[in-house]
Amino acid sequence: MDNKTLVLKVDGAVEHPLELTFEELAQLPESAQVRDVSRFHPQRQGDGVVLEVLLEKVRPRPEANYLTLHADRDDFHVSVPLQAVRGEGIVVYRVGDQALGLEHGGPIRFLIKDPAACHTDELDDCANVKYLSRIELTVRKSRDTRPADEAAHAALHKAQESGSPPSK
Ligand SMILES: Nc1nc2c(c(=O)[nH]1)N[C@H]1C(S)=C(S)[C@@H](COP(=O)(O)O)O[C@H]1N2
Ligand SMILES: [Mo]
Repeated sequence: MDNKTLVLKVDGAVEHPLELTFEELAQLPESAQVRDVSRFHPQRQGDGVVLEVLLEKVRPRPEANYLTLHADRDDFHVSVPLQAVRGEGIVVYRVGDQALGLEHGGPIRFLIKDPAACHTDELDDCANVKYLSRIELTVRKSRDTRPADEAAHAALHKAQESGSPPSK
């Protein structure tokens, strides 16, 4: 992947939609960068930028109430209240100088700083969207394909392990 390849769109109910490349993410100021996510998620690695900085750039319209995260790669979608996720979201985009690999959910992975256990809250582990391609600001709750209970969750993980597309 070229550093100038489009990796993430941020659009919807915003004043200034954005299409970001790896290079643009890497060039955001130091204050926007989150170095080494293993500091708060020991099993994960990489560097990211805070969601808030991307929101400042796109300027959500006053009527935007939800943040909807889309992963086109496996058709996985999550929709969470904007106010709750604002201060919690990190967009992970690299490990060292390299783009974040698919094995880590790259090239872009969404991470919540302090997620709840799966399906116990809006901001849960399931909202840590891998292969994030688009962040859409929406007025109402939008598409959300997170597994709703233990059974659906187990089925999703089983499908991922066997390499087949996840069930929805
Ligand atoms: N694109 C995509 N992101 C996803 C999922 C998925 O199936 N597809 N599963 C979610 C669920 S249910 C969980 S619990 C976490 C698991 O992340 P991990 O494999 O890094 O622990 O990823 C979330 N992100
Ligand atoms: Mo999950």
